[in-house]
Amino acid sequence: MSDNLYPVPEAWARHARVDAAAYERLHAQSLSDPDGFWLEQARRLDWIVPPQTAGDWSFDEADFRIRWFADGKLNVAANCLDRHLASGGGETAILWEPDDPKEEARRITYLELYEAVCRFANVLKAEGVKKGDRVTVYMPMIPEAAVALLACARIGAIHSVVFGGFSPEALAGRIVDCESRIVITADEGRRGGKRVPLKANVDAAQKHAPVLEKVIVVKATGGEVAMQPGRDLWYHEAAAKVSADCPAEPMDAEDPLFILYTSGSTGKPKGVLHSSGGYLLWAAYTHEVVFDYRPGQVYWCAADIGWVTGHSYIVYGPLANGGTTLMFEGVPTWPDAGRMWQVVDRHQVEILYTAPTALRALMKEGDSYVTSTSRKSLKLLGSVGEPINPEAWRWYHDVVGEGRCPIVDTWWQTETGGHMITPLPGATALKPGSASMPFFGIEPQLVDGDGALLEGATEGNLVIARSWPGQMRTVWGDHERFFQTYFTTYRGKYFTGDGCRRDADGYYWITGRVDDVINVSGHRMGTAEVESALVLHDKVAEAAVVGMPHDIKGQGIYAYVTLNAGEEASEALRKALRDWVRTEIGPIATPDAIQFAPGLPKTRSGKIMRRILRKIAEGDVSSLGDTSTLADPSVVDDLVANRIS
Ligand code: 6R9
Repeated sequence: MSDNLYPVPEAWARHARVDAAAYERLHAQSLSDPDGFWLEQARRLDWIVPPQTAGDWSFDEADFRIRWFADGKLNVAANCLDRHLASGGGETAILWEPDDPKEEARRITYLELYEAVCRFANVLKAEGVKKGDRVTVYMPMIPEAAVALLACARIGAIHSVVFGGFSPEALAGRIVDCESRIVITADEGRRGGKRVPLKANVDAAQKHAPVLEKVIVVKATGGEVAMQPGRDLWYHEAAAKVSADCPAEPMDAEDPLFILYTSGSTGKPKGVLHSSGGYLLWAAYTHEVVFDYRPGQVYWCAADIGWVTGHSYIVYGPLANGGTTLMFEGVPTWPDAGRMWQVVDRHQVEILYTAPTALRALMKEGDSYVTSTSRKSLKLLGSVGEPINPEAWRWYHDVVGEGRCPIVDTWWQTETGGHMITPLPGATALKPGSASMPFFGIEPQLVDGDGALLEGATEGNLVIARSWPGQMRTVWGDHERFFQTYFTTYRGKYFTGDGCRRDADGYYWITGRVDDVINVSGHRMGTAEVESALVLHDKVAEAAVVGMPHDIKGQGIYAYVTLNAGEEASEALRKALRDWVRTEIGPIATPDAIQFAPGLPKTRSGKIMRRILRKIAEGDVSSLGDTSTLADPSVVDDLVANRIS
């Protein structure tokens, strides 16, 4: 279908770092001579001790290990800051756009960022933080969030960022899991004109996190907060007492850089752990090649720092490359649905990277918000977080980019550290909705349910057959769970949890999760996590949660709830349960639909048949499949009759 193929624009083929021929050559080389390829690439970083070895790994149980550049030493913050000072200390590192467009933007040079990071690092040291300690970061989208991460990296502390939209309970769980005795937060955050009580949430979290000893508070809004003497300190007061000079700690390439909690198919979020050397190389290299980034260009990744996209593509990738990274405090729809395009014009953004859910939300407000802006600065568009539906893709391409800008639809995961399957703008003809081709060093495979390799044009489960530098190294505190989760479903291979189709041209099309993870507005949510929150409510006996199609969010959350004997279903209780989940986890986990169900479809061994629940939630009740193995097939009729549409 040629009208569905968007060829590489000629200028891109000529000027981009990687054209189609180079892609073929480099990808082949990255697989045939991985050590040579990656040792060469490693030279893009500034090493204290350059590595002599590249990958050292095995996905087999007997000698399971993942190591990259293990004999090299470096410091991540020095790579993001110090090495740019001589030639580009005056260049803009962070361009900060505040929530309220009437306020002034902030421009922070590399030299200023360097000094701020050194100071913050010295404050952490003064509070007793040492190499290997965990530091929880619960911050709004202000430059100090990036400063905090880099300050941790500078002294070798491991940061664990918790999204500012998570509740005190969710925050507490993450603090306890990684035994973090210190939290960096702000008085309040701001989003779309509203205030988020971050410091108050930390106070509430401490009740469930006795390990917490110190809270460093950045004054962001000036809002009233209670400070507990001995535990809480204002950042600006502490910073005034320390020097702006802090040597960077030499780190082994394999030393941990950060933990980031993500949802899986079991109840408890996993602490995904990333390394220093391999991770930074992956973030920097993909950022440069996939966005064809050149220093001087204004680049905007419109994610939150609380997600992996913010880590790799707001902070580490762009700063390692000496780039200008735009950080946006606000939301795409406030004060109106034209905000993103106004920001693009105001800062002359050349590269924009956002999520399909934001595009769908803006698309429904009509084209005039877009067309009333110039957007002439835009050269390249990116998409991440979930499969992009072809309709949103075309709107992004035709209306936002006026047909001028290629779209890189980047498939990757918290676990992968950076892009895995993605077009390269100068190399890959685009197909709307396809993440297209593997990045260098990536060997994707499709397997059937038994693990048999599927060849040619086909559909199956997506696995990655070999390690890559940006791969996560372990689940914090539970190495066994790391192995079990990712390497036992299909022996010897990394299982992504995604389904995928490969077409006759070898393009990959991600079809969505095949496990019990749902993707709500590009954010991963474990169904078991929402279920655990629901059953904590004293009126709930049992809950089963599945995804349902949602116009804007991609997937919404559909919960089936069985009440305790004697409890009455009511609208008030439905609302109470929604609020309950909001406070237990956070607004992103709020169920879109709650169906009260006297019984759930279970097999005779007591397993809930989610396949049936998914079909009912999707409204696809004519093809429920075989229900004969159910202990009580009649529950299905009740579920169908009372489904929420
Ligand atoms: C980076 C990020 C990972 C899951 C992943 C997949 C989905 C992400 C996608 C995509 C299709 C894309 N996903 N990007 N699906 N096309 N371009 O989102 O990480 O939050 O860990 O989510 O998101 O299902 O498995 P994370």
